[in-house]
Amino acid sequence: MRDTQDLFPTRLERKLGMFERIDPVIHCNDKQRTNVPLSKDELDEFDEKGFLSFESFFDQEEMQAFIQELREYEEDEDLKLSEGTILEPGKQEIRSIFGIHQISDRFSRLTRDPRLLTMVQQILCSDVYIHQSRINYKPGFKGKGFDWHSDFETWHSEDGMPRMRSLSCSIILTENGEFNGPLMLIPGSHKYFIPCVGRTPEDNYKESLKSQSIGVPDTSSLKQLMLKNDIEAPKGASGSLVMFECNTLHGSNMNMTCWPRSNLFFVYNSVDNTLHSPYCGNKPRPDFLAARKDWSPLKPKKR
Ligand code: 6CS
Ligand code: FE
Repeated sequence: MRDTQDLFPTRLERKLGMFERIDPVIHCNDKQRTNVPLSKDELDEFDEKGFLSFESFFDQEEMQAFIQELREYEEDEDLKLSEGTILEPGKQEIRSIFGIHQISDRFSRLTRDPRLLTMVQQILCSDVYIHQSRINYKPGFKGKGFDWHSDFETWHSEDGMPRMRSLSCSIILTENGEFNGPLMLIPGSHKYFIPCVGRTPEDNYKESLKSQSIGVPDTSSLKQLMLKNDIEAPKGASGSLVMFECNTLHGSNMNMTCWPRSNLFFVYNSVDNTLHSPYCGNKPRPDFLAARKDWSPLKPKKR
């Protein structure tokens, strides 16, 4: 029987101070390995900062087909009605489409691109599966921001993810510039767990995916970590990649420009870290948010 002890209490009635991370960041202990995609310096940087960014990881030509598909979804009225599609608060513009790898063969194949999969397997030191995928559109003028948060805090509390052995690959679809709400991360924040105050309402995701109020760290903890390591906002053209650890604090501002800031997110979880019942005590979230039906290991696709 697997250990289901809750090592990361959160969504509490009273504030509990942040505490140091229990899990390793790099799950394989031999950083000297050869013929692996990430160098020792890159592993050290991911270990220390909790993220790595790669300019033009995919070339812009191969991104064209993904961007074309993105535009088609924006015109698809049926897709806008599906439960996995989240609209901007009070608007008709798409904020996010969840489960994108389940509705698109092209995006599904990209989850198994060896350029991504081998890096992820190296860091998590195991086979992996997709816990969640999404496109965050952040349309021009209408795209609202995302409050500071740790994804793991949500995935632990609301999806029953036991340990910190998961990471996100965020692929830039439309240029992330200085002003259109690029992803912001707090370096080193993944080394601490910040328990959050406030019980999780049933079906919280129906609100939190539009505007998160539960599971947002307190400002004194945020201030402490910002003063310690500042904030970074990797910019880049379509095809650039930000790979960030499940517990790295991140957020983004609203988009006040005419240029959309659309990013694709694949969340890889170790097959040794599959979900328990949600630690917050609520019923499990839908499969388009937290995979429970298929935990089979992803096999790299032939390029
Ligand atoms: O609830 C979730 O799973 C989503 N919420 C945020 C703010 N980031 C991770 C994920 O997309
Ligand atoms: Fe997030």
